[in-house]
Amino acid sequence: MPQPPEECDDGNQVNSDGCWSNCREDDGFELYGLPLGGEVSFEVEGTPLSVETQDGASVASLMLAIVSAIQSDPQLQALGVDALRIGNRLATNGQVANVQIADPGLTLTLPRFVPALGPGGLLALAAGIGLAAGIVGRRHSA
Ligand SMILES: [Ca+2]
Repeated sequence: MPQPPEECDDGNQVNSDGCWSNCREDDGFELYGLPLGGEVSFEVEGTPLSVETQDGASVASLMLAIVSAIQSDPQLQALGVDALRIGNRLATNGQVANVQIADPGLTLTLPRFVPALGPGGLLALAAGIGLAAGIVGRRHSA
């Protein structure tokens, strides 16, 4: 059972499983895409941080830079804030807010399927639905 100021207590010392060893809940964000150059900025426990993104670098290496920005901040160190990278996701026991992506190659959420298809893709999708409806219709009438 969590006892204040604990936020959670899962009875283990494993970090980033929802509850950290210092009884703080997980927070973070995940990035998608390929960096083209720019900046990712965010706040951890109210401390503003920003990391430059490099054209051609992987999201994984960008995430490592974000983790290291958190770990090397003296204010966050004093608060016992730690961070780690899981794939393209940042996991931290600090509270994350105000995530801003200033890189045209990156998004915070997965790109939506339909807009990514473009107009030609939409036509193909519509034709596919029509074809599927036709098959269902024929099956129905048989
Ligand atoms: Ca845990």
